[in-house]
Amino acid sequence: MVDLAYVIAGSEATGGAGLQADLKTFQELGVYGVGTVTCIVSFDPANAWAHRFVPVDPQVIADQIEAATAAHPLDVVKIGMLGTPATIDVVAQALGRQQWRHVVLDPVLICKGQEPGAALDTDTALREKVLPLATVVTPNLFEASVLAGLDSIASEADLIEAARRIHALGPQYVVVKGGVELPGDEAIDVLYDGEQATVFKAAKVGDERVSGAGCTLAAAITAELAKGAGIEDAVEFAKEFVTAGIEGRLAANTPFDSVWQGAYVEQLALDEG
Ligand code: PXL
Repeated sequence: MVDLAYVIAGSEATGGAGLQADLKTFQELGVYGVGTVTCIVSFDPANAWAHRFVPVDPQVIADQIEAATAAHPLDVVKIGMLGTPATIDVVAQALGRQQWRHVVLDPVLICKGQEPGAALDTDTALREKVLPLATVVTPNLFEASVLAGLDSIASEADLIEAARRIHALGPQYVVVKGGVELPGDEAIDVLYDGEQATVFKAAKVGDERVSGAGCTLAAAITAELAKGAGIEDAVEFAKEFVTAGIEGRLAANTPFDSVWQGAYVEQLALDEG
């Protein structure tokens, strides 16, 4: 029988990030995806692709979670963009109603193009209510510096220190993503389990950010965990999957290209001739 993976996240209307990227990733990796929408993000093409954000009514989020969890035996969930303290409350309550094998939290504080100040009340609520429920948390550089209370993260050693500090907030595993903004030629990610830091490196693909990279990495970790992989294998594979997706990225009229989740399978088919 097919394995199932669940995602609670925001819709991103261009298809590049959010729930759309998550469900595409699940499908590519052979898991049956179930999704709950927390908010709707529609970038504004008439206003330099500025961020337009509409939260879904908390009761409607609760109804979706009720339907999804009643329909399927879900035990691995990815949490993406929540967006407001009210949404965080309703999702944290719903998560607390059952046991989960894994809760993968992508602690989305702001989207590309949004003002950092918008993140402060969401940061506090996320840290207090959702982080303690997470088994895996996948912050990018900005999220890691906020959660770890570090002014700057500029090296592999800083990534490890950030991971240590975030681990102390409750999650079992921390994956800090260096991305294109960490200085150097390599995209470096660190997995920390409370004792050991494992470092994953790949050559940077260009020096521009790509929409959906963080969502896709966390979704691929979620899919692999759903299929029974261990955390280290899940992170290693997810990095390969997202690197292929960045190499095969889709250009758009938006300021950032988008990850193409089909690229990994396309590359495999080519390699096999
Ligand atoms: O990439 C972070 C992200 C996650 N979720 C949604 C988004 C974005 C960024 O645009 O819109 C819904």
